[in-house]
Amino acid sequence: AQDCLVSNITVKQDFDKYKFQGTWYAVAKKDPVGLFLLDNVVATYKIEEDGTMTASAVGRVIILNNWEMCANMFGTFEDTEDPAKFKLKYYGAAAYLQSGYDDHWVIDTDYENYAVHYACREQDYDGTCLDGYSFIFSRHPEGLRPDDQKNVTERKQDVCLLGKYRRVEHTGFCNTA
Ligand code: DAO
Repeated sequence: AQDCLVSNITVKQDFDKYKFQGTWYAVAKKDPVGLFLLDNVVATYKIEEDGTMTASAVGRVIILNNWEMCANMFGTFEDTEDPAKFKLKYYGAAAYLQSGYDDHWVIDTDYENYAVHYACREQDYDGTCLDGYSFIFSRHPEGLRPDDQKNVTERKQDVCLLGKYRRVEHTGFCNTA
């Protein structure tokens, strides 16, 4: 949306949560105020038997006084009237990890290579986003395919966050099993 109004941001048409299932590697992120997940962020989406979408995610975080750890996070998605717009209730495996209730919009995805996520936590008086975050996800741990970069750049512009992203590194910090 050129005017940057949250209400004018368009999301993936006919979003298919079943096709969205599986593992996504965060390759870039625009942080919210009080950022939490730093890097090595990997999210796994799943549809439960009752049709509810859930996700588990890992990521490197720094809690309290510079204590670095790998956070295990869990989320449950509430459907809304738009299939690409969810409410995400999330919490950590440990009580000292962040929990919350955020929007979770899928701006764009081809299901097989890339996805652009967006969440606005707080709108300004004029309807623009005051505090939000966004993940660029790839199905490939090495990053986005060159073919998907143009699309992703356009979508970053659509959510008015072009130039606000940082790269999310994957160093193996949260690799398990
Ligand atoms: O990193 O600053 C931040 C905000 C992220 C909070 C959301 C983490 C919970 C993840 C659940 C799975 C969906 C990606």
